[in-house]
Amino acid sequence: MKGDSLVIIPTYNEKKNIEAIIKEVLSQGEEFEVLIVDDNSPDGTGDIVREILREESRVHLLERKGKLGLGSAYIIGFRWALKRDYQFIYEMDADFSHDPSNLSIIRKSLLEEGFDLVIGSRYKNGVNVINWPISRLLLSYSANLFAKKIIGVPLSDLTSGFKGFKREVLNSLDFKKINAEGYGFQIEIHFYTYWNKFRIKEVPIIFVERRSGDSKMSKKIIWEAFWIVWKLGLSRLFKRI
Ligand SMILES: Nc1nc2c(ncn2[C@@H]2O[C@H](COP(=O)(O)OP(=O)(O)O)[C@@H](O)[C@H]2O)c(=O)[nH]1
Ligand SMILES: [Mg+2]
Repeated sequence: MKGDSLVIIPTYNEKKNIEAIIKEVLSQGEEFEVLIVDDNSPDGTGDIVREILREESRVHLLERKGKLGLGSAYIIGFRWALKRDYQFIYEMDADFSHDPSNLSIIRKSLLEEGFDLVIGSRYKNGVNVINWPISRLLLSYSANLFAKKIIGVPLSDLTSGFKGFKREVLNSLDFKKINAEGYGFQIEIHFYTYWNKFRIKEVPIIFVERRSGDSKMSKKIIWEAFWIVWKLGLSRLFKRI
């Protein structure tokens, strides 16, 4: 149905990607709208989006005062979406690591196969990551194995940032409990969705490292994810006891 899908894209300094990524998402079909959550990017990403808004009613923009992190950007996007009629809500990066043509595949699984959360997985059929140094790949892959063991959620890509939710899943989440800003945020979302017994599917995607702009990954984000995994693992253990 027209406009049933909202793709949320958080941005920080994405001026080289923003126009093209919006265009690609919109070209996936009339079902899709876009919400950009920009943290007052110094490179003027927000200004470019404001220009696009004037012509394109399927594009929306939320702006925050400064760089506050990806997790809380998604949460304000989710709240915005839930106040409106969108049935399917997606997370996607601005840097073309996630191929917009997968959006229709994800939507189809939500709409026709009865899944509540459909995750684009880099590790579903082997390893599908292009242009990452081996050190980053090893870190991501081993972090996923570790997280899976500790939190008891049998997904191959717990840190994936490309996915689609039915609105019911987001409605069920207690956003006050979700505090991480980086990969830990994705782990928390997957943890609560899985243990709330929603139906989850992983579809294989090919993740391509960005060609333009810079990654915002940092040591802080890695440590945050590490502690989140222990926190969630322990909370599960105590609930069982
Ligand atoms: N609004 C907002 N977006 C962010 C922030 N940090 C990263 N992003 C966006 O989140 C997406 C993924 O970030 P990226 O740096 O590519 O992370 P990586 O793919 O893990 O290296 C991109 O669209 C970024 O512009 C942030 O603090 N605020
Ligand atoms: Mg990236």
